[in-house]
Amino acid sequence: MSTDWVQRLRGAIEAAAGSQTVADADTAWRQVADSGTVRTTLVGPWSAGKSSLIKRLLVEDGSPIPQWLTVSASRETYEIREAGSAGFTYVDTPGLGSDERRHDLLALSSVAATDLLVVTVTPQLLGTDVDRLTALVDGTAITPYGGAFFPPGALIVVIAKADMAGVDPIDDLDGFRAMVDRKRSAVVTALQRRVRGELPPIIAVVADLGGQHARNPNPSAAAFAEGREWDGVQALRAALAAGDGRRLRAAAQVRHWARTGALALEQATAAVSQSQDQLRRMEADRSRVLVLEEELAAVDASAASRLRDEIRDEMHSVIMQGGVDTTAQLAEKISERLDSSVAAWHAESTSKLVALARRAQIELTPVAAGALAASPHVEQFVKHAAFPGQRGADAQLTDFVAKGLLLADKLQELRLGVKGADVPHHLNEYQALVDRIHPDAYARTLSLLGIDGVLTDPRYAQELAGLQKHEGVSDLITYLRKPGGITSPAHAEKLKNTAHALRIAADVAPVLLELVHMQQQERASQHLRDKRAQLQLQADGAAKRLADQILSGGAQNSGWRGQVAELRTALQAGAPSEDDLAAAAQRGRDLTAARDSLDSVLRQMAAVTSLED
Ligand SMILES: Nc1nc2c(ncn2[C@@H]2O[C@H](COP(=O)(O)OP(=O)(O)OP(=O)(O)O)[C@@H](O)[C@H]2O)c(=O)[nH]1
Ligand SMILES: [Mg+2]
Repeated sequence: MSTDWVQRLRGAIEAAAGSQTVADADTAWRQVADSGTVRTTLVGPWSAGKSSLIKRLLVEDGSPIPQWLTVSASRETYEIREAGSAGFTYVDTPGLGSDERRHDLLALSSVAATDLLVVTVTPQLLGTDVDRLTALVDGTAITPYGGAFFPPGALIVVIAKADMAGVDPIDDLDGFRAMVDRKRSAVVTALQRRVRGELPPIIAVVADLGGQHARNPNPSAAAFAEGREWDGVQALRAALAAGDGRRLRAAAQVRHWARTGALALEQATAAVSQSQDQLRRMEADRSRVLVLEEELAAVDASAASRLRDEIRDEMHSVIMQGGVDTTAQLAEKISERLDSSVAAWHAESTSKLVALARRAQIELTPVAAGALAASPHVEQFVKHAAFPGQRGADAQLTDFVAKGLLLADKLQELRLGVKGADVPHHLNEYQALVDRIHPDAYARTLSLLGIDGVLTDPRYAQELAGLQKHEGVSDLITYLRKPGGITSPAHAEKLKNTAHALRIAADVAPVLLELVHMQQQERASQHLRDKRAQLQLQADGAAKRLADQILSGGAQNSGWRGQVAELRTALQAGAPSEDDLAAAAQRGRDLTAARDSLDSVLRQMAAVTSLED
């Protein structure tokens, strides 16, 4: 049943290409369905005489000829135009086989949604004419698998300009008729070689003998009286009128939906292969990220063990040098040496993280938004197949690299500018000032004071003055301006971190001092050696604690571990999760299933002998 086919096609198209495609096809169909006339479309090569034929049919019907309906020896019709006449709507199309592909497509899109299709061929019967006719008769012009899309009567072949076949009907009518028969047989033979079943009627027509009325915008019917017996126009009109309107309309509807289905199939096939590509990229990204994560873990582990060794070595070398008498002196000395060596370690390790982040940027495929070129509906489908968790890993990695580079730089030139022993005092003073300021005002002060040179730059004077109206801000700024102390909130933050280190160093200082003293003894006894080894163990334990402290970076998690975690997050954002992958694979399967079921409807259409009720 034709309505069954339409329903099946609609459902399959909706599943494969989305509801918008169905809505668009509905709108297009309604334009045909809403008119009460028999839609009759003429297609054929350019200059075949299509416009002249429509003009002639209008003259025969006694209908007015629209102004656009012009005829000439060169290519003339560039768009699809309609002319109504005596229950018919004649649709004129641009000539096929022109070098401008757009015209071909325009004309082809109209061959489906029409009640009657008149295919004009020239008496020369070119190879392309035969190909096109074959494709229409076997239905492969409508869908890739073909089918009986034109029931008997819906397709009419016209050998146009038959007077150009070689014999002039005025000079030799019998010769002309014989020639026309040969031409018709040639078309039949050519078609029979290619298609099985009933062939469409083939009518030779002379719409305008010698093209003599081409320039007359309004010729009278009488002007064509001379050829009435042999020009084939009446035979054509009879063939046009013979069709059962309802049957033709039902077949046109099936054809329209089959054509829509064929286009949707093309798009869905493209979408399936896009989604397969996408899935492959996602899988590749996922395994790349797993490798990068392993490398990150290795960088992390080696940085941590290097830091522990470094701290232990620094402690050892302070002990070896000797020359210190008090625990305070020793703590100070160790903390000074650690400041610079830890900064160097941090800078070096950070640059390893940056290098890893850069590699990830290169290796992980950024999702190219514009790469999905198919129709907007298909694009929507494929977009859903893309993993939804993508939050711009590339942006995160870029961010990480920029921050990491800055951090590495800053650490390289880290200078505390405050004596280690004075740090607690300075911090207390600073904290007391901060405590007086309202948290909101402090947050703003903090971000402003974070800008380099803000206290001396006149551009910030007004904003600073504004902030100074708040309780305590003015005192804080005055304090920060004083040389020799804390110079900025960032500076205070750094000092807080070193204060931890200092505390541990102060902790272990008595042990170390004793080690120093033992070092100074000229001959160590066995007892002393044992004691020394024991103390050494304690010192190593302190070195490890200190390293862990630096690695974890205090309460804000701003240290090494924080950096590693940040990079890991950025890497993971670059990789689809197992869930994303599974969802994309499922969507790919859904899309493939939808495409396959549309494909199968179109194949079934090709397999039946009639698509009619
Ligand atoms: N001898 C002869 N010439 C014809 C006949 N019909 C049309 N022509 C001429 O053929 C040329 C092309 O005619 P058109 O009607 O413009 O052909 P068309 O197929 O509409 O061409 P395009 O719009 O360019 O695709 C014109 O010079 C016409 O005068 C005919 O029956 N016999
Ligand atoms: Mg034309």
